Formats: sequence, C-alpha cells, structure tokens
Amino acid sequence: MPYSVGIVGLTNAGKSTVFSALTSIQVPCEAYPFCTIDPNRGMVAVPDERLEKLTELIKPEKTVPAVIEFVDIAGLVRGAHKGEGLGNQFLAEIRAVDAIAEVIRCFENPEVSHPDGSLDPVRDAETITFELIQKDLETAEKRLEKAQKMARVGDKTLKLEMELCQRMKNGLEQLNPLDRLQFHPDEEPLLNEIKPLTLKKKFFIANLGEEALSSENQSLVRLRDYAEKLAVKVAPFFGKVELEVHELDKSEQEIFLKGMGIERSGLSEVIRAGKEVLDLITFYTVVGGKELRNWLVPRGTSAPKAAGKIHTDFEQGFIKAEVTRFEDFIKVGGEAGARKEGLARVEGKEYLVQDGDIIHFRFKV
Ligand SMILES: Nc1nc2c(ncn2[C@@H]2O[C@H](COP(=O)(O)OP(=O)(O)O)[C@@H](O)[C@H]2O)c(=O)[nH]1
Ligand SMILES: [Mg+2]
Repeated sequence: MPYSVGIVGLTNAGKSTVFSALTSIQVPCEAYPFCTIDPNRGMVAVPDERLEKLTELIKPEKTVPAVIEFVDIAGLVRGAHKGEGLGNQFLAEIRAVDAIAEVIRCFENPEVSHPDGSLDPVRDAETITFELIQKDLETAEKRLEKAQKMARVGDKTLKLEMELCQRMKNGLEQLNPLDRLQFHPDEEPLLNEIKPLTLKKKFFIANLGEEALSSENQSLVRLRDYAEKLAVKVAPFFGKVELEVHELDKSEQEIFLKGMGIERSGLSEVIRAGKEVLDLITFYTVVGGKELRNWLVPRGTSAPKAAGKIHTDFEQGFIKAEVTRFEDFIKVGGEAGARKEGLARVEGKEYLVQDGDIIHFRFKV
C-alpha cells in the first residue's frame, strides 16, 4: 500500500482546490494494484529527479514512479466535537492515513466566506488542533470507562490501558495535543490500536492566493512563525493558480509557474514535507533492464524488509542485495559498469537501505 496523506482544514480553506491541483496529473491505474476509484482519493507520482536521470541512462521499457495517496477529508468545522461535522467517516478516514496535511487559508477573497469571518491562519491552525484534541479526549474517556468496567469484573490486564488513557485524558484536558506527551515503548501497541489524531505526523499547507505572488504574504509569515515554534513544516501552495494550470502538461506547468515566480511547485513542496514528516527515503530497482522503479521506505529499513516492499515473498526468500550508490551508477553508466568497477557492493540481511541506493535483490522463492 502506498503512504497516504489526509488533507484536512476548515471550510473554504481550499482543501478541495489543493487536492485537485495535487492529483491533476493522474497516474495510470493499471501499474498500481491498490488503485481505487473514489473522487476523494488520488494517487500522485512522487517527483524524483534521480528517477528521471536513471530513465535517461537506462532507457527502460517502463518507468514506474512511487506514489503517495492523497485523501480529501471533509468535515472538520469549529465546534465539530460538539456534534457538528466530524462524523464517523471523517474519523475513519483520518485514522487510516499516515500523515495529516492541514490546509490553512492564507488567501484573501471577499467572495469566499471564512467560517470565522476573517483571515487568521494561526487561529485556524489552533481551531483544527482544538477540535482534534476534543476528539482524542472523547476517545480516551470512552476507552478509560470501558477499561475500568472490565477491570471491575476482574480483568487485570487492563492496568496499562487504564493508566495510558488516564494520562492521555489529563494531557488533553490541559489542551495538550498528545505529541507533547511522553510514552513508554510498552504503550506503543495500544497507541497503534487507538490511533489518536493528535499523535499523527503532520504538516501545514499554506494555501496562498494570487496576491501573494507580488508581495510578501503576512499570513504566510505568521503561519511560518507559529509552525516553527511547534517544529511543524510548512509547504506553500498556490492552490488556485496551480489548479488553473493543470490543463498544461507537466513540463509546461513548470515553465508557467516559474514565469509567475513560483520556484517549486506546490506538489514538490507537499511531497517533500510528507517525506520529511514520515522520514522516508528512496531506493531504486531495475528489473531485467526493463522496469525501473523507485520505492519509499522509512529510514532504517533493512534490506529484506525493503525487498518485501516489492513482493512479500522476497522478504522470506531474501539471500543478498547488490547495492550501488546512485552517483556511482550514473558515473560508470549503469549496472555493468558498476560491477566491473567493483562499485556494486554485496550486502546481507543486516544491511540498512540508504537513500539513493540502486538495489538488485537476490532471493529464492
Ligand atoms: N482567490 C482564491 N480563491 C481560492 C483559493 N483557493 C481556493 N479558493 C476558492 O475558495 C473556495 C473554497 O475552496 P475549496 O477548495 O472548495 O475549499 P474547501 O472547503 O476547503 O474544500 C472555492 O471557491 C475556491 O475557488 C486561492 O488560492 N485563491
Ligand atoms: Mg471541499
């Protein structure tokens, strides 16, 4: 399954605009078995210059880029925890994603009403956090109550859960998102099950209006300031502008956006932020000189686990990995050159994959 990023934000922040702009370059579904057809979900090819260079060098029959799935999750509004918006579907969707991108409105437009009447990115970010805290509080309280009941009828295994939920509850009542609390490794499995919203990796998407092209945007400055204090990344995104250029093909888009003074597309900013919060690295495979692919894995992934990403059998049957660094691979003109020059190292089960590795797995099935 690809990594997924859920787009949340207040009404009219530009979630759907950002989502459409991100997913406007559709990846062909047939290369991805997990591809589903759902208007609120879209698969985006991860922009990768190294993959482009490798394609030029190897000229494979097919290049299949890694994808990240984006989900437009509607339903977060102020007061949501009191029963407005934030239905079960919202919760199920947000729990299921790997990271949250909070779209924060930074554009002026008198024709598009703001639910709180004025432009204020910091207040909006805090509203989102507040609502997510309230949701987590509700979850913690429910679980605590249930655990207490069960404990009364003699189930002693629930001590850990009761303690955890009590601590979560205390923290949340003080309006602390759970990522500010410390947890014990023993509590990880429970936390993985509960999937609290304020423990998710997250970043902001600053949705900028056309006016921000010509002058420094005060909303962006304020949001950046705020985000820096929380150590949260900000990805600037000209939602409407980028959506409007989506009829152009990819290279034309780049030229057009550069012409407007947008150096890096919102897409690359968002992917960069997503990869960073999830701490992902990229490795490459070339199967029989025919199919070139890049793969995203968490930093610190072992070679057999990385092989398992390609096919579950590969992890079981892993024998060894032949690894060449991207720079070496390019320098010597490919796999044959790398072998000849002794630049293709043989690595075993313990090897931790490095960003930019080109890997030839050997396995038995
Ligand atoms: N001027 C301007 N309008 C925008 C921008 N982004 C979104 N909008 C408009 O704001 C309205 C709400 O956007 P939408 O994406 O539907 O917001 P959502 O409720 O968060 O999904 C739409 O009419 C958009 O065209 C922007 O960057 N500039
Ligand atoms: Mg929407």
